[in-house]
Amino acid sequence: MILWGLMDSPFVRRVALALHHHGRVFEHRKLSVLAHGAQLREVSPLGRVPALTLDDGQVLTDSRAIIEWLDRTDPDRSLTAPAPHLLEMLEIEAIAVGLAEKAVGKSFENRRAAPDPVVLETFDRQIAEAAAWLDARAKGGWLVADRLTRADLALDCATGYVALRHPGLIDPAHVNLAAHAAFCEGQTPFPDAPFEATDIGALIAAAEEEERI
Ligand SMILES: N[C@@H](CCC(=O)N[C@@H](CS)C(=O)NCC(=O)O)C(=O)O
Repeated sequence: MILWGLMDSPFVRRVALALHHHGRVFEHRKLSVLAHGAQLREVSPLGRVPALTLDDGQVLTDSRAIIEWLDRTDPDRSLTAPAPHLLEMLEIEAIAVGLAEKAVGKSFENRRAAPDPVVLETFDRQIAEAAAWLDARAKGGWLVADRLTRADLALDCATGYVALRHPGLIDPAHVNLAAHAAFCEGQTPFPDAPFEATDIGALIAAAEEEERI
């Protein structure tokens, strides 16, 4: 099994954590969508990460699809909360994944020669409102069902990404988000797959240099 993508992606980290939780052995190829687009488009048509090449060569993309497949093929270790917690878990997971999407979108916008202030402002508002919504549901423990679920992976990876790439963007008054992150980072499997701050500019320069040679 091969996991594609850098460990500064909240979605790649979420999948890496799910793989660790399910005890799957995998090779990790840390390629960047910005520096290694052509290679990643050979893996999957959108060239997005995370992508997971299965042992039979099939390729799954999208963190939710990958985690669903992991859960269904190993139901005893499922990260999906059963009823009556399912709806709450899905609700929180969706808002946390959405927050991460907006935070990644802000990073991409900031890389443009002339970032659009209206787009950046929209991202900031969406992130702030999602963070407030999530803070009202978070605590220094598992979010639902008194155990690790997909919602915890989504929330910890989302807030961790914002702390890494947009420090200070989440209101420090959201103490429940901070408590949830501190709790998760002390639990299995979070320390097995930490965020890695990659210098994307240096990666792009190295990839361009390699192309020239
Ligand atoms: N909803 C997707 C989001 C994946 C995503 O946005 N990945 C980013 C990297 S962090 C990416 O590949 N962006 C390039 C693109 O979408 O073209 C998931 O959960 O996996």
